[in-house]
Amino acid sequence: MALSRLSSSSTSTIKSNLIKPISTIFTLNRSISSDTTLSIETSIPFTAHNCTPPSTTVTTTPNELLNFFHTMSLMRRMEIAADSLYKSKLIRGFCHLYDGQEAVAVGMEASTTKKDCIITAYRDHCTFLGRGGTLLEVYSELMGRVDGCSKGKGGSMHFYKKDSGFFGGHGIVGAQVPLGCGLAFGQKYLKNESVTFALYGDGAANQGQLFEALNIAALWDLPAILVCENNHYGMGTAEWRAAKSPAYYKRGDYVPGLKVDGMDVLAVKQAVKFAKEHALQNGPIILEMDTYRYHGHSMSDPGSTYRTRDEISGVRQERDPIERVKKLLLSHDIATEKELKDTEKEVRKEVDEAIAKAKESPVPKPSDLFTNVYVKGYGVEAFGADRKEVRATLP
Ligand SMILES: Cc1ncc(C[n+]2csc(CCOP(=O)(O)OP(=O)(O)O)c2C)c(N)n1
Ligand SMILES: [Mg+2]
Repeated sequence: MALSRLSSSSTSTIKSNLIKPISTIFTLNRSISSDTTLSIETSIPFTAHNCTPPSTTVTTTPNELLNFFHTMSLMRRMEIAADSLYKSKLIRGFCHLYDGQEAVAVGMEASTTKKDCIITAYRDHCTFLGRGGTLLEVYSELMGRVDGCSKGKGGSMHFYKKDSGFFGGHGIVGAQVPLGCGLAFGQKYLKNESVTFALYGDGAANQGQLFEALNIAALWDLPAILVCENNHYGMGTAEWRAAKSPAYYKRGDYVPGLKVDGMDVLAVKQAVKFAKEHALQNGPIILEMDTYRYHGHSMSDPGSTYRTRDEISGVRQERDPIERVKKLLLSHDIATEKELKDTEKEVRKEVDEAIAKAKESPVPKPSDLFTNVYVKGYGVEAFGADRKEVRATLP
């Protein structure tokens, strides 16, 4: 493992800048320690609306960079394996993959605690994993098995992990944003010094309910951070076809915003730290993460009819979030090519083992269809069309 190569003595600060050619930027340091402070420039500056942007110099450590590499590689592999399981009909129904966007989920976790809440749309597998969910829970849920995070009854769009502040997994575009502002209201009311991140896409950004929720959040200074994951497409519609102004970070008007390179995990980490401090003191802020999804919108979309293959491969070559961290690890001499390849092999093994275990998990019992539908004690009675005859009482 790469970490075993690190000495524990060095505490120096190393400066670098990825915009310059790599060979001229980094000082190779074979005796680098796992907790050495590294100062790294973000890929591009932040663009701010109604606020002063944070510094483009981000501090990190070799340990953190190795963790970023491992977690993002795990997420990438997890999604690619889900694609295969879907094609072999072990996963049914809806399934939206997140590969390409990993830096958003991982960078966000680097600047939050589990007291902070996250709520997102249906592209939720990696956000769940970032919050501490396990691969077994992921694959069991995807295949409709009882060991899934929603007991196999939610599927791809309804991942959930309340014990670490993850409130789903929502299929109705945009609906999670007012719910997220409600979570932020609870946090402010309880004075627990935490914030809520409500994630939504560029397509969802055009919805009315977003602005209604943001108005109330701003009026009441709620610690709500609206994170627009701008992957530039809403299903097969390019952002420019759907939005008069695709500057989503400015859409809050009186609410400040920041545009962030969502393919740069360190930029995401920095922006999220900044937004959290802002939200706790002043109320809501919008973060627009400029990102990209490699897969189509969902499994029924090959993803190549409304964009060119060159566009996809161009992003992979120029902006891939895992490759960016890999370059940092290599150029800082934190890990070798071989060690990173070994990590990728370990990740494949972890994923394969989880899939094998998930396949052994049973499907829910038919009677489970009627549980977890309503909060205990609030069951409902179903009437006929005439509203007189009670036809069924649900638990
Ligand atoms: C209220 C509502 N309208 C339409 C849909 C169908 N729909 C599902 S995803 C989607 C596109 C959303 O795109 P975006 O917000 O950019 O998110 P992304 O899929 O790119 O992550 C649409 C229109 C829906 N689920 N809910
Ligand atoms: Mg989108």
